[in-house]
Amino acid sequence: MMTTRAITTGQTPSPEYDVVIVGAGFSGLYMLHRLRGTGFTARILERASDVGGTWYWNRYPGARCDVESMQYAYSFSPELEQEWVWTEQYATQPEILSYANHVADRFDLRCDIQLNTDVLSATYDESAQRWRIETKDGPPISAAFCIMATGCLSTTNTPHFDGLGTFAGTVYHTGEWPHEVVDFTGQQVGIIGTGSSAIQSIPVIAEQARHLYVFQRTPHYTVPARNRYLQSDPETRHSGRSAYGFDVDLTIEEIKADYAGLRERARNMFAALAFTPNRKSALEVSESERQREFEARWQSGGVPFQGAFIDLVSDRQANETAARFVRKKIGETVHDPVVAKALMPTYTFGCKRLAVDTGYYETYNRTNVTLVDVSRSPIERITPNGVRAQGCEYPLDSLITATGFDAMTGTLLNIDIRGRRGVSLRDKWAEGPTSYLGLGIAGFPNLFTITGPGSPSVLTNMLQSIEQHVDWVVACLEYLRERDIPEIEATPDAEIAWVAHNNEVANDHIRSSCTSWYIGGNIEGKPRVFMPYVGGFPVYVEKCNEIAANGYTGFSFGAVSA
Ligand code: FAD
Ligand code: N01
Repeated sequence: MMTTRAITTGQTPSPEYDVVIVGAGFSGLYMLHRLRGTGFTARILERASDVGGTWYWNRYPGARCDVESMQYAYSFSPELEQEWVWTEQYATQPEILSYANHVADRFDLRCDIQLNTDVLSATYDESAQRWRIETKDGPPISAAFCIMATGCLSTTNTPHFDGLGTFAGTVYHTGEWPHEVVDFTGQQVGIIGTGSSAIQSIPVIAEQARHLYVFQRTPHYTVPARNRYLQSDPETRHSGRSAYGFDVDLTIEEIKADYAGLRERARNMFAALAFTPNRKSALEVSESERQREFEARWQSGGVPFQGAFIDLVSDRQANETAARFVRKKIGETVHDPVVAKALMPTYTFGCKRLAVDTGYYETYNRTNVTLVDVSRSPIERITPNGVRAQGCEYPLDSLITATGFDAMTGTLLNIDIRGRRGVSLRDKWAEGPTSYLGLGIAGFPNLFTITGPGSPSVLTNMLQSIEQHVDWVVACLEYLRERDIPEIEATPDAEIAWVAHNNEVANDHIRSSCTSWYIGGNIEGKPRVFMPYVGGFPVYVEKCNEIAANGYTGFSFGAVSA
């Protein structure tokens, strides 16, 4: 059993831990589990009223993962892998949330999770070599190590709209959805945004609403999910096959028989996701072969569409063949040619995160759905009655902002984090985030970020990235303790070199060729820096392992002058 003791800082009794973890999403839960049995005392501080992170907050209609559920699951416990039963190829938000709760219960994590606890600041006390963590309510907490498991997509973004506060109806953000059921039956509903969250929710809301107005600034590329039930069902004669992957047709039982093999294949893939990529160039094959390949993947469904050809992300001309194919599909699906044209993206395919949908384009054929193109003239204002755009007022009962997140840095910078000499992370990152491996930050000893900027994170199957980061951090903590080393910190030189390497791989990459949240382009005034590491999961893991094996090269064990 772990123990906690209260120490006194000034007048305030302060609980003291070896490790404080901020966040009880998949990162925080696994970090706490891994620390069990190591002898480190640990506590999670979580602002929500329960565990689950992303899946606690994003309860909008249609929310589900776009990584197949058998892969969007922890791999650390073979027993957990075998006993948990996913019902659909792409799990719904309620099912993923119940999985997170199951993990918290099964591994008895709750006793070390402090819910409803908003962390406001974390300050490093150099003389004590400890972090002092202040929360909204309650005494400060002291920890030798502070782990930010605060998530990449956990601070919602609501852009400024004149008059938003005057709207007489209800405003919902997809990322802060109420816990009670929201019923849009009979309502006029507006939704701003056409990113992944909107693409998932629009078809579902359209089924309910009297009328749905979609305010679109930029069309998004999306491919059909072709979601399937994973359980055999004699009544519907559903076979339960086709559990994952393009051209792979397996049942849950078959996958479970070699789950380790699936994980291994995933870890060797660029995005830590197992599927079968085509090794050919889109430019080396005939037009008919190209169309056949795209069509097969379109029919099979999901993100393996991106693997149709090897050069879709590296060659503009190859990329355009995929873009043209998707535009052709939109043209064939959407009956009104004006609406179809407005839905066709013209930027590079895959630059913004590819969405995966169920009936998205088809929804625009419904008579109760109107696409309002605000690409040339922005939304004018929100009125008490609805949204004013294109010189018209669209009367609404409810307005949904599907306007995304202050991604990767927003949540960290909402916490007042101060390292050596009181330097704040907000100042240090004023020109954009800098880190070593997305794990450590020069000037901020004994602080680790799980899937921080500078790591592959959001470009991968996040469960794999989370496990890799947590395992690396825990091994590092054990290394320090074995050698009686109280402090570890990324060196400024290592950080500079890592940031330079990040920029080098990102500069020519298709992912950085448009405005997206990957480069902070969705937030006014945010520095334009490509934030995730785009060199691929296997290369990154090799680098992390090499650094650890060599005694944590690029980290110092004590103060280094900046
Ligand atoms: P989170 O789940 O974001 O958890 C962070 C936690 O930290 C939250 O509970 C938050 O409340 C807490 N926190 C933050 N700041 C504070 C503070 N100051 N004080 C206290 N607590 C704090 N990834 C995939 O790989 N595949 C998918 O299909 C996929 N689908 C997604 C769908 C949606 C709608 C979204 C938004 C993201 C999706 N992601 C997906 C990314 C997803 O965020 C990760 O997969 C994963 O859930 C992140 O887990 P985490 O624990 O790192 O962060
Ligand atoms: O957010 P987004 P999201 N006026 O930033 C528009 C993950 N995720 O919540 O493109 C009008 O992608 C904005 O327009 P534009 C996934 O990683 C995964 O949808 O900036 N419109 C855009 O259309 C994803 O990438 C799943 O021109 C405005 C939309 O709002 C990430 O979360 C599901 C506007 C925001 O799209 C974020 O997705 C959901 C304005 N002033 C989320 N401001 C899965 O399926 C913004 N917009 C797994």
